[in-house]
Amino acid sequence: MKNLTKTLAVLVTILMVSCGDEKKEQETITIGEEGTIEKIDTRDEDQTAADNVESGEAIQRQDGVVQINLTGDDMMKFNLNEIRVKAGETVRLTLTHVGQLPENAMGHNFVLLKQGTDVVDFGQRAATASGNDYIPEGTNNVIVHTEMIGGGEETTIEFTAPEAGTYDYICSFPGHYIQMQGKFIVE
Ligand SMILES: [Cu+2]
Repeated sequence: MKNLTKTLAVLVTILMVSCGDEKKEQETITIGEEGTIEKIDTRDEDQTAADNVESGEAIQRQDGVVQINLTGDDMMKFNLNEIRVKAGETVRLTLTHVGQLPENAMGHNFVLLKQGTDVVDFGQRAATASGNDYIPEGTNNVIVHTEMIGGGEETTIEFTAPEAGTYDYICSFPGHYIQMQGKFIVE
């Protein structure tokens, strides 16, 4: 009887353990599935949030001036990949470096390029222009650009939106144009 009890206890323990494992495994799978779904949802929400920022906070119109709040971070990313303005509109663009790395390691600027500019070619030429804020000396490809800034800094430029069309903008710090570029669309 004592042995039977012991055996039963062991059996129960095994059952509990296996049940526990099974449950754990099931839970893990469930979490995994939910996690995946949640991740997709989150991504959707992020996308929506990004769109809201794009049309809301990041681009604001007031008193005939369109304020663009562009940010660059330590991950070599701009917050905006597309900026839409109207031809002839006064554009005030504030570039904020929301990262912490210094200018010599993770400098960012905003360079608006003329139509027809080869972005790769320009980016490569800019990379050699360290003595000129990474703007190729004597270039005629630039419509307007900000100064180069480091983590925690911000800079603002004001200019008149050029004629209707699609323009490229980049950060001209060496290698950054590959990720840090977007379309400046003038309607
Ligand atoms: Cu940059």
